Amino acid sequence: MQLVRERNKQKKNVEEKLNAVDLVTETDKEVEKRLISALSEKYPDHKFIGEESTADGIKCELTSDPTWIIDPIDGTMNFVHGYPNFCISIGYVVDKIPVMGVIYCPLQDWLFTARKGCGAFHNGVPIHVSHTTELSQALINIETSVRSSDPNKMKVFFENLNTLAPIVHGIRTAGSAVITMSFVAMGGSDAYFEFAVHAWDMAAGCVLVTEAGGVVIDPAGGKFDLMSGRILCASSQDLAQELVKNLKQYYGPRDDA
Ligand code: 2AM
Ligand code: CA
Ligand code: CA
Ligand code: CA
Repeated sequence: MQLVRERNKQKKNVEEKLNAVDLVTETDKEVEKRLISALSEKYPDHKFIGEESTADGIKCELTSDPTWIIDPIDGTMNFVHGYPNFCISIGYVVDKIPVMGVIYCPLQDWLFTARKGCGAFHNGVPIHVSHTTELSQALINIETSVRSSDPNKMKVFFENLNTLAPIVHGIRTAGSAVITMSFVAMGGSDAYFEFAVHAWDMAAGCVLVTEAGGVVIDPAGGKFDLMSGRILCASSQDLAQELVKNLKQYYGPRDDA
């Protein structure tokens, strides 16, 4: 979107939400408003869940109705600093099942698209997860958003870092959950896990990873639940299960809870 590219060059109007690293800009709010306005005109019966509408007090409740789940800017901290990893993420969910994902990285002009049963694409070209099946051969991604009212969140993060760093090929952090899932889908990263994110961080990415041939499960090994805030994406079932075995779990509150 042109708007986000233009705004990236300008001084940003930044507000703090729950804490000093939980940021929102007027661009996040404007993108979300524009997307909801355009989509609701086309689909007046559909429902919407958006990060910034939820922050403004609109209920985040998933029903069986067709629902668009929107993260207007994923990677707001990156956007605020001009670090180029941020994207717009739109997931479409029917009967509580994510069926379509559209992700756009404005600076890179990367468009990721996926529809259930129809494959995953990067700028129109089919993408596939990597062939990695062992943790010892894996490049994995983590995110570092561990500042929380619950000190245990940071403790678990460092325990997992301690366990994984000596055994994997490498660890990367992108600063955007959605871009990270896109990397897993296109084979650049082999796995990624989160314990306390939101539906808008996962709705589009989980379709992309699955359609690219990857595995999307709960980090404890169970079935993925979009509203749980928990996700483990991997290039293969073997790699996913090896990661599950090595992970210390975190079940603490999300910071909005
Ligand atoms: P956002 O930019 O839409 O807020 C950054 O590490 C990644 O984690 C981004 O995808 C960011 O989404 C998300 N994020 C931001 N705050 C978080 C928090 N407190 N817990 C978990 N994820 C968070
Ligand atoms: Ca945010
Ligand atoms: Ca997000
Ligand atoms: Ca966001």
